[in-house]
Amino acid sequence: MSKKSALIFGVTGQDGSYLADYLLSLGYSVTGVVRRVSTRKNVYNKYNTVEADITDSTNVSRVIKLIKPDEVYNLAAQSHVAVSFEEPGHTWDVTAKGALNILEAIRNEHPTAHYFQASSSEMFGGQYTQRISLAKDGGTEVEIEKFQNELTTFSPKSPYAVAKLAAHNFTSVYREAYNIHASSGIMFNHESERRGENFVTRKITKYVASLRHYMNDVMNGVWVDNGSKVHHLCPKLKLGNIDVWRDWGHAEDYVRAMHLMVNAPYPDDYVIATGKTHSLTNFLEEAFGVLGVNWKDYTEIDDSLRRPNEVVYCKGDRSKIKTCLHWEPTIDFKTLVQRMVNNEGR
Ligand code: F7E
Repeated sequence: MSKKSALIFGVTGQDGSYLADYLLSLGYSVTGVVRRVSTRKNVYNKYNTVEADITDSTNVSRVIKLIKPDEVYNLAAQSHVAVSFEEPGHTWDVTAKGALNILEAIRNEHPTAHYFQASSSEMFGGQYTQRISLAKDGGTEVEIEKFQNELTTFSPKSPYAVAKLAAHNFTSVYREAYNIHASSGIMFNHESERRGENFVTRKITKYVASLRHYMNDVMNGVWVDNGSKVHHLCPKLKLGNIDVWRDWGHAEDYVRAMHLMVNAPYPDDYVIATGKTHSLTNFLEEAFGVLGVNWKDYTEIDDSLRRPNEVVYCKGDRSKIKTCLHWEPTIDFKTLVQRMVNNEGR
C-alpha cells in the first residue's frame, strides 16, 4: 500500500513541528508549506517543503494541485492574541482568508482531501456553560461547574478570535455545502518546550531558567578581572493581567487529536482540552517552585502588557472527543510546567 500523504500549513510553528514528527512516525509522506524567504538554513530536512504564501489564493491552489495530499492540516495563523490588536488586518488575512483560500483550493482542485482547521477556545471569548450538580459528599450543597464545549456560544473578544471564528464557520460551510471531509478542532491553550517565547507560559519558563542560571552563578561566585565579585542583578519578570484562568495542555497530545479527527469516518467539530483549569498564578507557583522560590519576589505587573479586552476563564469539556474518538491527554499540568522549565536552554 502506498504511503499516506499530508500537507501542513504552519509547519514551522509549535504545532506544525509536533504534527510533522507524529505523522512521520506513522509512516506518512509529509510536506510542509513554508513562506518564501531570501535566505534559508537547511532545517527542514525531516520532511519535504513547498513554498507558498497562505494569503495568496493562486499560490495555495497551485500547491494543493501539485501535491494532491490525502490530508491537509491548517495550523497557519497570526496566533498571538495581543498582537492581533496591533495588526488586525494582517491577522484577518492570514487566519481567516488563509483558511478560505485552502478550502477553496480543496473544493476546486482536490475535493477528496480530508481537512483539519485549527480553531481556538478564544472564539468563546469567556462565555461558558454551567452544570449544577449535588456535591460529592452527598449533602445538600451544590457544585457549579463552568466550562466550554461544542454547544457553548461563541463571543469573540479580539481580532484574532474574530478571524478564527470566520475560519471555523467557513470550515462547516464547506463541509455541509460541498460534502468535504472538513473538521475543526476547538483547541484550548497548548504549550510545550517548543512554544514561542512571547506566549506567557514560555516567557515564564524562560525567565525561571535564567533565574536558575543567576542563582548558580551567585552560589559559585563569579569574578571579574579586577578580582571583585560581580553583583548579580536579575531584573524582575514583567507580566500583564495575571488574574486569568486557562486550560493548559501539551501540544504533543493535541496533534494526536488532529490526526484522529482527520481519519474519523465523518467530519465534525471537537473541543480539544484537558478538562482542567488553572490560574496564571498557579502556573507561576509551579514554575518558580522548581527552584524552590516564591514567584512574588521576582515578578511585577506592567500595565502596558494588559490587553484592550481579555478572556478571563477557559475550561474545556472534552467529553465528545473522548467518547467518539477515544482521545485523552497524557501530560498533566504539573508535568507540562516541569518539562518546560527543565528543557530551557537544552
Ligand atoms: O496569554 C495573560 C494574557 O498569550 C495567556 C494562543 O495560543 O491560546 C493562546 O492565547 C494569558 C492571557 O495565550 C502576559 O493576558 C499576562 O490572559 O500565552 P498567552 P492566549 O492569549 O490565551 C489560545 C487558545 C489561542 O488560540 C492563541 O493562539 O496570560 N498574560 N501577562 C500574558 N500573556 C502574554 N503573552 N504575555 C504576558 O506578559
